[in-house]
Amino acid sequence: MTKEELLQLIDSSAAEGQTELDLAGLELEELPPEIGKCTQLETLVLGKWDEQRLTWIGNKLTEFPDVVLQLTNLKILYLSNNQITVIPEAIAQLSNLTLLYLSNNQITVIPEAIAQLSNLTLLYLWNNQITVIPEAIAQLSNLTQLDLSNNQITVIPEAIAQLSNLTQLNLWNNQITVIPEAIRCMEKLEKLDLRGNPLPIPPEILQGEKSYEAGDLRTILDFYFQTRNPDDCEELYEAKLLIVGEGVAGKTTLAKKLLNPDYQLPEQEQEPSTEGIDVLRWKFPHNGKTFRVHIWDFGGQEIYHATHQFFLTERSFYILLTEDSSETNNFQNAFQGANFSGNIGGSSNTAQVSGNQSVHNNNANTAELLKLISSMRQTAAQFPEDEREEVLMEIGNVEAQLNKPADKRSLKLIAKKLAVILAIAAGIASPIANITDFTNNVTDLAQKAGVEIPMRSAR
Ligand SMILES: Nc1nc2c(ncn2[C@@H]2O[C@H](COP(=O)(O)OP(=O)(O)OP(=O)(O)O)[C@@H](O)[C@H]2O)c(=O)[nH]1
Ligand SMILES: [Mg+2]
Repeated sequence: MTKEELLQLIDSSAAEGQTELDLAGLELEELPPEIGKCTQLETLVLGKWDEQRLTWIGNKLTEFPDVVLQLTNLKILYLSNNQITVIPEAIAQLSNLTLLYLSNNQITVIPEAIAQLSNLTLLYLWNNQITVIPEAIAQLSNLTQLDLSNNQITVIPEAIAQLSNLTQLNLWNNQITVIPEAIRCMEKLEKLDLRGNPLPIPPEILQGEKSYEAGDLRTILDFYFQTRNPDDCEELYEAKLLIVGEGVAGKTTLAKKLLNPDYQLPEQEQEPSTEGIDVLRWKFPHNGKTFRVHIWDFGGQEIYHATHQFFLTERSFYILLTEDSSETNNFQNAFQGANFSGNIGGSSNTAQVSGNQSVHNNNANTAELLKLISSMRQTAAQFPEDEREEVLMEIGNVEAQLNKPADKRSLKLIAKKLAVILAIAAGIASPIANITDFTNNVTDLAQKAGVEIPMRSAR
């Protein structure tokens, strides 16, 4: 759109008294002052999610446009996907605002003045550089949705609990370590997304049944406040036990002996070597309850396969069987390769999938990639129901990307989805035939599509 066309659009909008004006995706570095004429505007769009192109389109505004502050009838203001660094104090003038979208900008501070937008019901500030939630935010008594995900927030202020109409509080990917007790009293709160924060809550609780959803609010709060008060705590008698070691070290024999203390070594034939991974269930009584252990019996040697490292999860119990202590070093490397971060629900780590030289090779032809997808689907069909549904959906997402021309694919999305797929596979406790081929296919695909898989080290 040329400058003239833009001015015409603004003129006719003002003349016709239109209440909505959409200027998203025009690469505007600043707004023409003529917009100030459109005082009738109730909705102004300067950045949005494009449903057709399935992408965010914004503008190139580096400052919150002053002229917008004159549009005091505005109820809805979309300023997502720009490069705005400062929200001016004068935003308080827009007192009719109900929805304010400022996601995907470079904002570092939420000004106190925001508290004067008393009609605000939705405030989106995800993907910015915000470090502090000001106490003043508590005055936004009509707020129902507050999204501050992907910022650098360290503290949830106690005052937030005064937002008595809040139903959704999204804070994933921040640096929050403590949940204030007052949050338990927020009666209307339905969703609390705290995934990706260094909180002492396991990721499987912070996360819902689907990996892209937040976990159940009450479960999160009960877990957090009960573990801080051990008297209220209910212990979960369940563990994942991984037996690793060189080939013929006796791993399978140990697993059998654990399952059945009367197990005898076969006199004649030898135990066949384990291929891939066997998962066995071992139950025994403990404190009047049944303790359930999922034993993962790895095929020796296989442990060195890059893909097996994805199964080495934190918060698991390991037995390393060795005949001589020098072998221990080999396993140290395997654990390092798996990138254990040492903290529960640790920050995300990157596990290099294979040599660097292949990372930028994205010339593999699509047919080859789709073949890998098809064989992943076949293995996924054997997954337990919940995991199957989730993994097939994610495989579908990757496939959709691969079906686009190579230069239109979102490599970031592919990498993310492949990480989710691996995490789902690693979390399955029952034996799956060809699971090793499955993970090999995933890493192969990553390599051939030219992406590096970001691995969360625990799930
Ligand atoms: N004498 C003796 N033999 C053992 C013992 N444990 C295992 N074996 C034998 O050693 C061989 C290898 O044992 P496995 O338990 O299959 O070893 P593994 O570590 O599972 O081997 P892979 O699956 O190939 O990695 C088998 O023939 C076992 O019968 C032991 O404590 N004493
Ligand atoms: Mg074995």
